[in-house]
Amino acid sequence: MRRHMLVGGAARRLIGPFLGSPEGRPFPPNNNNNPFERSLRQLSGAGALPQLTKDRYPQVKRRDFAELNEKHLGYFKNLLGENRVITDKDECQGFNIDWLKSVRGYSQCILKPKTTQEVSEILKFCNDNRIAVCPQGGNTGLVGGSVPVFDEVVLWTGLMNDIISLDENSGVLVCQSGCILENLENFADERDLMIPLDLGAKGSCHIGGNISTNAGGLRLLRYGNLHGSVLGVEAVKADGEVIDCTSALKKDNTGYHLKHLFIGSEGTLGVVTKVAIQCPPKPRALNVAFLGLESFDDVLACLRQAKRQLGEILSSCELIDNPSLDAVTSHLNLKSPISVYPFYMLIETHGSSCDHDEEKMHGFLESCMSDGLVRDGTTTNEIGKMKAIWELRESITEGLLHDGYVFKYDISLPTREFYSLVPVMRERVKDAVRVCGYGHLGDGNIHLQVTLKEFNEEVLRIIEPFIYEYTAKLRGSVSAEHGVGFRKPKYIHYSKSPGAINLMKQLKVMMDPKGILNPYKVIP
Ligand code: FAD
Ligand code: 2HG
Ligand code: ZN
Repeated sequence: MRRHMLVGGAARRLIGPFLGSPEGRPFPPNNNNNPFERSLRQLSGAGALPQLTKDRYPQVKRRDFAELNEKHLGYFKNLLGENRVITDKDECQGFNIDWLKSVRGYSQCILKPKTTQEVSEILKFCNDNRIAVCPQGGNTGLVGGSVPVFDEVVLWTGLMNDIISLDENSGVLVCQSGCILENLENFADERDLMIPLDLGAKGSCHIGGNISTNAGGLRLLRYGNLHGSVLGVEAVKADGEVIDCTSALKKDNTGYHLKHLFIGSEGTLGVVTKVAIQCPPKPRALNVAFLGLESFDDVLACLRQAKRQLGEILSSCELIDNPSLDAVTSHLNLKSPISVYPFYMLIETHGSSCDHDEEKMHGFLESCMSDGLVRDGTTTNEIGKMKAIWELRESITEGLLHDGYVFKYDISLPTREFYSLVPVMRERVKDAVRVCGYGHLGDGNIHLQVTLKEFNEEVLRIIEPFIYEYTAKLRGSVSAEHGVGFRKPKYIHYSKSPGAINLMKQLKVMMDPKGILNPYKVIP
């Protein structure tokens, strides 16, 4: 066994504020190196357009919504002004195609409101005139929920980007829903706070999109999910009524907790316009370890040790298998700091004392190595090195796209079974370019991916519904964090009881009786 741990040693110690330093932040990527921007650039290449959704999925029929006419456009232009109503075909294109280039609508109208009042008036008009609406934030969603299926009007929140207030005593930040997550992170950082959510799409995704998908991200293990950290939401119902649940209180049991209806409902119950979010203090000490392991049993033992020995400072525990890492080293030319192993673990701590945390991290690594669980690894608290390690993890989604077409699954399984589906799937899909798994081990959420040179319906039938049946047998979730969107409504019964699905349908009918909000999504 090789031991070349870079434990502390030359690593520079981090004291005091560090996230805002110009030389870099520990959480990549930044706007210039952002996968979304790169993917959009590829999109502009000839022949890169995905098939229209209506052609790829002919079984989904357009519902009886109005076709947009001059009178409708006139109303929108009068309300928002010419510049905030986009009808140019080329300009509309980017709003019609999802990040994965897996679905494509043909909306001819993109609306760009700036205020809650404008959102309210748009929705009231659409509801009265039976015009279907697709709410869109950063368009980084991975289940086809953020773009129109047919010709739904796109309501884009990108101009609703005001930060309204930050209470530095309570840490509660209030902002409009179109704020880009990374901008909020920078804003909080300058005030010694952090946003309790971080994900690879941070340079593009909006906080309203994050809330509408109940995004999980890389540190859910430590900071919990948005149902806990979002204290208040303002949303507009399909009929234009503004529902103000923007209480910024940690405790408020006055009746039903209605904000939760909008967290994770993927734009089907209302358009989120404002958010109050609890920001924890920025950690003073950070450590990241990148470890190589021989077997999944060793991975599980290492997870148990991490929880036991790192305790309250453990902020992330991610698993990457070798084919997943290969997607970023071979396609994106990123370098792994250690040699090749079947499994890698990325373990991070957030704490308040460098000495204390470093000591804990060393103790943990020493015991993992002496038990023979970890074969090789590196640990660091240098910003640049931590950033490079995180970049390996956060770039996998983008790296896989370079294989061609990606069938993407986002599954919760009992931890013991976390990786069991990957070898099974490898056996089933013999012609795949790659079958791999990575993700949030600490939360029991694996991202299983099957890549092909191009979309192939036969392969799709080999994977689905098998993968969902397998997950259901283990009482897992068929959508752990990305949501249901357009891709999965017909599979949610694998994870939700008939009674629960029925209640979802009743809520939808009550809140959006004409079904204008994000139709064809989420509800089976
Ligand atoms: P969009 O993609 O624009 O929309 C997503 C859904 O929310 C759609 O159904 C849309 O209609 C609805 N919506 C958007 N804004 C509003 C609004 N204001 N009101 C009502 N409905 C709205 N997800 C995770 O959970 N964890 C991760 O770690 C993660 N990592 C990612 C990494 C990469 C590289 C990429 C490309 C994606 C990743 N995602 C991840 C998925 C995606 O980024 C998240 O789902 C994100 O929260 C979507 O935000 P968005 O602003 O891009 O929303
Ligand atoms: C992540 O954890 C995201 O990196 C994206 O949730 C996962 O690409 C995926 O499937
Ligand atoms: Zn994820």
